Amino acid sequence: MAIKILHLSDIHLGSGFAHGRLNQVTGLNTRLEDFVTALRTCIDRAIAEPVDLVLFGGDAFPDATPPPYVHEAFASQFRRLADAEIPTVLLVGNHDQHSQGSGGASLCLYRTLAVPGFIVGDSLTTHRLKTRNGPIQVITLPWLTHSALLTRPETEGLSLAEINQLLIQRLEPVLEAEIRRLDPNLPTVLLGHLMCDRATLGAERFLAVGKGFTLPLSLLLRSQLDYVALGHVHKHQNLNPSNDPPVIYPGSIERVDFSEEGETKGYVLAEVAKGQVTWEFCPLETRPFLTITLDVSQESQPQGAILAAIAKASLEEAVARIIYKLRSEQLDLIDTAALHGALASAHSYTIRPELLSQLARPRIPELSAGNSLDPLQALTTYLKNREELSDIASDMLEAAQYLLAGEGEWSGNGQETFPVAPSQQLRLL
Ligand SMILES: [Mn+2]
Repeated sequence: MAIKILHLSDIHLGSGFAHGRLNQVTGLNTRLEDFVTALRTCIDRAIAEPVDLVLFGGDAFPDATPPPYVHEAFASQFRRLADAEIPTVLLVGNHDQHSQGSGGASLCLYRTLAVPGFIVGDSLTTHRLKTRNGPIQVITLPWLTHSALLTRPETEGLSLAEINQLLIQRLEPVLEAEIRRLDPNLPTVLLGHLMCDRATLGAERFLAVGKGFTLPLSLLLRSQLDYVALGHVHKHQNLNPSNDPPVIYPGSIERVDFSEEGETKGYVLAEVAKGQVTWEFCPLETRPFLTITLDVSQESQPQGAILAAIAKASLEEAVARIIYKLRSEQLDLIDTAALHGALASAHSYTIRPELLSQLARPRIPELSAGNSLDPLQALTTYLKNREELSDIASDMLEAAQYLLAGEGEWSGNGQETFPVAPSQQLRLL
């Protein structure tokens, strides 16, 4: 008999408020409502199936101390699983931990309350669970910080890569001990909140609090495991396409920020028996994010070009942003009020003009750090790329040659000893 599992992760309830607006009826930020809707859809599915077990891969909230109304929104969804008598494992992610001390502060509440069927995974250990379709073993591997496995003197003077190596050395035997204690006849799942070295990154690389570490995929590819349920990476992916076992990030259930614009959000339904597994990704209907980028610096009618780009986009209900590049002389040609009007059908939007300035000009590839050019070659390359300096370029080169040859003394009021380039022109640099 296979055990049916719903695996979801990275809820981040209470984040992304800047992308929402106040719902006048409920008094809540619309992005909180979006996130709750996504969570409710997952729980609805778990109950409708019904599944035998729900695995949450960690990161319930943006931090360990969410405001009570956010916590309540989370609790009132998960409570439905307790009511439906569906066993649930809540794993502790990096966002659920206090930066000081140990344990998943925001989730330990559920253990303290002894919610029937709920387990909080805040340590590396194995749980034996009874489900409607038989027993299953779940190894919980919460987000590990340096301080969980190493003392300060041990890490002193080590590079981050060396610390990472040391952590893996410490973790391996502990995980090995858990694996050896497993009942070989029971279906087995590892539930981990971790960064795996093969994962493609999303927003979490910007969100990570503190320095986590990266585990090699090989550590998770164990024949004793039937399914590896991960959390932390927001982009859905299976790191082991041969599925022996599947190593799956379901990803976040809603877009935390614009870096997740192009990602499909969802959860995973899996059926796990000893030595046998099937799974499917179930997409959620989430609010679209939309970025419009354009460069109007060469347009004679920049306003018209921007409005045309907005008109082409499907803004309806989207969290939108428009980023347009222009020259400072064009600023007067932009009617910002009209842009606001054109964007009004979006759920929310931001307008970001970017001025093309000399400081922001693209770097010259030949001058990147990897190339070694002598100073004169470098200056020649630079001047070739700066049209506005063309009429003084030869003077500047000559001055540079003179300076490099050490033939002149450059003193504070050295104009009179400087033979070629007048100081005023040099200041243009
Ligand atoms: Mn995380």
